[in-house]
Amino acid sequence: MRPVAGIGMIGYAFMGRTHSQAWRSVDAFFDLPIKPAMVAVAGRSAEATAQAAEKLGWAHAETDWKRLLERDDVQIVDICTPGDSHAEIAIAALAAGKHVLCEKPLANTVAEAEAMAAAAREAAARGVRSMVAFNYRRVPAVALARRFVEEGRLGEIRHVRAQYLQDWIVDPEFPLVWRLQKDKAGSGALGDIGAHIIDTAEFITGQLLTGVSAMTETFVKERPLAASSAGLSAGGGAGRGPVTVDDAALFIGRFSGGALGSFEATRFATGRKNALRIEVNGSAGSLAFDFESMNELWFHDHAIGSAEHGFRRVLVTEPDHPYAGAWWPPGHGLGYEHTFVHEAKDFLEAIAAGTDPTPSFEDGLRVQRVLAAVEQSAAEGSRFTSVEDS
Ligand code: SOE
Repeated sequence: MRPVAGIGMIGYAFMGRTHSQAWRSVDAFFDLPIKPAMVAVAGRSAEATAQAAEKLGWAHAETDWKRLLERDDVQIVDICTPGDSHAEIAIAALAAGKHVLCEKPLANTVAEAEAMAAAAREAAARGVRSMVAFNYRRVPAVALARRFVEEGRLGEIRHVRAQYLQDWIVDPEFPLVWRLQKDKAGSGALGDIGAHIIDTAEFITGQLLTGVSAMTETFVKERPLAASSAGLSAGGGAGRGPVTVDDAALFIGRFSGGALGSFEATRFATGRKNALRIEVNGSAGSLAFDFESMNELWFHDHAIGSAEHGFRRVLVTEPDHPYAGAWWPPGHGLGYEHTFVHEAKDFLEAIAAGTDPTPSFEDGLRVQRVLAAVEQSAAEGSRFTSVEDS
């Protein structure tokens, strides 16, 4: 009989739904050493949380997240709340001996992220694991890109070109949801989607950003108040309020291995819905990925004769591609939701193996430092800003 790990999840909006679907299906597709059990979901409203539990497949509903920490049948706490509560919940959960999976960005400030990373280090010494949910690492094509870099197929990396483009707040009448409020979200496009491309770039290249020069902009400075605190699709309420985060963030940066990077995160790229794109150029070849065609990785091998130069499409659905073998026959493709299933799988396997999963809270803290450096550089007029000093 396999051991069972009871999950307690906090928050049931967009991310709560993606995580619920992952916990529901991970054991059906992967051979896991631990069986996940969806014990309880926590939220503030008794009625809405009970409805979410029923719909998403959770056995119990709690109206206070602290109850999850008291439950003996919960071993893993999964944090799917806005950033302003991550630090408090994660630190308390780790102290209570619960493994913690926390949505990104890790926190709203470097100070919070530092406290979380310190709590995670102390917990790891007791065998308690933690991971930050940068799910795009678990796109098979992104994991394959990293494998190509590790195998030396790109040679020495010179350029990283990363973009995360969305357009869901172009309408100036789109309401002031929590993602547009600094006290709830920490920052705007920068922390929400810029954090993903920072992590993806560092993951694929194995290099860390050491300094940045940035500019940010808030195009729409005031919006109708949101009717509820709901995420991407809340209706408008009465009155208007100021947007306190960036709508777009652009920066250039230097990597520890000598590569140069350019990054763009925006919610104003009309026509681009979830275009997380990255291109990496090395001395021996290049890679290109776009999440809107997430089953493809484009690869240019510079060693072949110049008559054949150009990017070749690799359809990342073969059994020996990362994660792909657990799913459908070649060519049948995966979607956004599978990245969260892979995240759940990797987390459960690390817990069973007694190893620290990645990306760790330490990795989340590093990204947080980059976000802070970007904000500082933008505030100071695009000055080159060291990541370490932020
Ligand atoms: C909204 O911009 C959002 O849902 C992000 O919060 C997620 O992290 C990203 O995966 C999709 O877009």
